[in-house]
Amino acid sequence: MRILVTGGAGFIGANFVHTTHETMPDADIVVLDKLTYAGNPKSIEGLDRVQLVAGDIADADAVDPLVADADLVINFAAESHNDNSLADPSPFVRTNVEGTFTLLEAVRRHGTRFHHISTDEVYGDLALDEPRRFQPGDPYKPSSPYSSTKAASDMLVRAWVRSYGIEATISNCSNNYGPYQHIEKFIPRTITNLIDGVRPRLYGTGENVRDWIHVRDHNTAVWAIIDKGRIGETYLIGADGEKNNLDVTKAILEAFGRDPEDFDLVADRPGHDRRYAIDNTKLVEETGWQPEFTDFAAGLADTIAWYRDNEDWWRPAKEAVEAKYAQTGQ
Ligand code: NAD
Ligand code: TDX
Repeated sequence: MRILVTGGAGFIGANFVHTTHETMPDADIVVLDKLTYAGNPKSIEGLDRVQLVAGDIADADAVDPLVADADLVINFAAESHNDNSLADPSPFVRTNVEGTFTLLEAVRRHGTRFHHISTDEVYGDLALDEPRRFQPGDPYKPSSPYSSTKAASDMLVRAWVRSYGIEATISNCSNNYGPYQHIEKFIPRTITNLIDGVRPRLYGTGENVRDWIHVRDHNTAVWAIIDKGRIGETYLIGADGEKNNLDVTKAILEAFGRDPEDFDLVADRPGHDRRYAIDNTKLVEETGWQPEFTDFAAGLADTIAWYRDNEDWWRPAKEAVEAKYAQTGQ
């Protein structure tokens, strides 16, 4: 089997490449990645049967021959950070919307099976105290330039299934954590700040809730959908991991042996979504998938150990990331 993984040098894509390489010894994996600031070839180096092609998913000439040769395309490539999308939305439109369009046109030409990776943020947010969680059929109500471009990309996939009969599925996952996540994101930023002796920064009041899932569980769910999901369907991926940012920060501080109150409240994110929460019933009932990494404290401890052991991977990016946050008072 020949699998094209777009965005495979990023956080979730790189983890997907590693686990697929381990579990599918007959698979050849081609990674198409633009190697933006978020893509790191080191995340997937040294793997036989894995070929990295530097290129843009919005470049039809780069995409077409790779899709023509593939049995399956999984699209992880995206601009993925909300804060960056507020500062400059243009690459988000280009990659998330035009890039997905370009991939869809190629899979339409070649009749290739397509799986699109998306986010729960397309559904907007929930109140902190309402019992409801996101359902696959909920209306789209994105808040940020990032989530609006992901919503647009999902809509394109749905339309290409209906109008052109392409064989595609979509998954919308909640917040991931684990190794190889860029240090601009909340958990690795907090961990690497603490390694540097810097107090963690919490946006606003710290009450915003995210539904955390280990990246390996996200990726086993993606395979479950590819193997057992129904064409044209949307599946929500989540592992009942709701926690507010305050509690996550305190858990990381405690894992470092620090006072759990040793953090700073900083400027809030404009338009900051209050709460995400996933109802995974459809995924579980239709595919039998179950998460393995359900002990958040253990997953966090492993993730902290990974950042301690792999400083050469993240250190080159740290100064620039923090300089950017300093400009917005965060
Ligand atoms: P990431 O930013 O770590 O990685 C994105 C990768 O895509 C990078 O390697 C980057 O170089 C590459 N890329 C960017 N633009 C490209 C282009 N035009 N052509 C080819 N490659 C390009 O992101 P991530 O956190 O790994 O997210 C992967 C996917 O999962 C995204 O679609 C994101 O929306 C989705 N998602 C992420 C989370 C999360 O918590 N991180 C949760 C749900 C869904
Ligand atoms: O230093 C910080 N302090 C802080 O309080 C940072 C970087 C973030 N936060 C808050 C903002 C959010 O409420 O932590 C929460 C998580 O922030 P991010 O890591 O930026 O993630 P989020 O905006 O929730 O989006 C993530 O999950 C859904 C991914 O980045 C998206 O790609 C995915 O779609």
